[in-house]
Amino acid sequence: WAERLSSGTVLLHGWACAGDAPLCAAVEDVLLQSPLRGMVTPGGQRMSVTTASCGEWGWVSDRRGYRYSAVDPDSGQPWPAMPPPLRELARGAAAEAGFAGFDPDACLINCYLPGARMGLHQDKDERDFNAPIVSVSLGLPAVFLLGGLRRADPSARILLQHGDVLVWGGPDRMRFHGVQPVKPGCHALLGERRINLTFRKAR
Ligand code: MD5
Ligand code: FE
Repeated sequence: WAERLSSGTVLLHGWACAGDAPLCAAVEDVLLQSPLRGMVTPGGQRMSVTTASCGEWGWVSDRRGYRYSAVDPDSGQPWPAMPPPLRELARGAAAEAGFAGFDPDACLINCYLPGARMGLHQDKDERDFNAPIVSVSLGLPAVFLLGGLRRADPSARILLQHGDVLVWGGPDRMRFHGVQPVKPGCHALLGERRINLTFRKAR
């Protein structure tokens, strides 16, 4: 069911559960071509989440900062294409949330092993903040922190389970957000991992 969390945020509970096996298989296939890697923050710290990309643009990070790149800096090659089932899932979820016509050009794949977390941050490397972001949670559950437009604003805790899809747009696109450390567990399809797909209009 669709739960409106605020004016621009919709949580589609279990939206990706039907067809989750081929979806996870498509993700595993991308990861064979674009391996997960530990990004380095501009401060020199390695993130506990590992990241890969598919689509026209991939998100990369190093001591020079964060940016979108058309080329995988590790392989020197373009990123793997976005598998059509992933693109269709993102387009359908965006339309359901009121963002018909969303056409993502980047899909980030974040992998959380037990203990991995993501600190509070804003996503502001994309060119067009009017386009929504679609986030698909797969595998182990996690507690998502949904903050406000200022870092010091209080955060709501939202449990994200396998198959849940969140769509952020409009005024909520720039909220601070993060993920609490993932608890140990084993998921039938993905094992001891949480995988999050985020679909974006990067450029
Ligand atoms: C995750 N990933 O669960 C999250 C899901 C990231 C990231 O945060 O940057 O890779 S995406 C959550 C998100 C994206 C854009 C806006 C907002 C949340 N928001 O305004 O709350 O791995
Ligand atoms: Fe983010």
